Amino acid sequence: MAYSVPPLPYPYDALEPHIDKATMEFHYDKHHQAYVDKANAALEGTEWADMPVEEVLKNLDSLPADKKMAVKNNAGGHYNHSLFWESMSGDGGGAPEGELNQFGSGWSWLVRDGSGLAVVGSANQDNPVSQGSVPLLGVDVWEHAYYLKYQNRRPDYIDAWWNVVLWSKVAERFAAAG
Ligand code: MN3
Repeated sequence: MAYSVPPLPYPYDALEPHIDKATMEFHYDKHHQAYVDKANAALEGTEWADMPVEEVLKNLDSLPADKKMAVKNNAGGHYNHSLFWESMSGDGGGAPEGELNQFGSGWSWLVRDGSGLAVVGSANQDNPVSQGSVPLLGVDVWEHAYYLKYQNRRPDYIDAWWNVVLWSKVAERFAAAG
């Protein structure tokens, strides 16, 4: 079955003032949908088309060479954004905090790996699941995630983003990973 954008678990303006409504509309309606459409186009007619996106990303090396980049970028984008929407809430925020840095377009992640917890960056739409880690929380630091409201002030966006992190979801993922 082809991928589809999962329902947003709150209204577009639920994360105001930290994440503005216009950014959410654009990010969710346009960007996430585009990743889904391109991932579906890349996988259409292949044995991978019916596979859960997480399984696809865990097995990128098995993909045909001519599909690999399109799938990595777009199935990755679909998976990353699905995690991202679920990781935020208008009732989020509070402790714990952390230090997440990623330069350039990409994501910063809190992951569970073999040794415990780690903070890692990923370029583009890569996801640490492809390296065998379990993503617990990720922040989208592509410009499209913050430019409308914060312009080039990425640190301000990240500071504000901590106010909408849904830690109960992070704890749930951590427990499921154990
Ligand atoms: Mn994005």
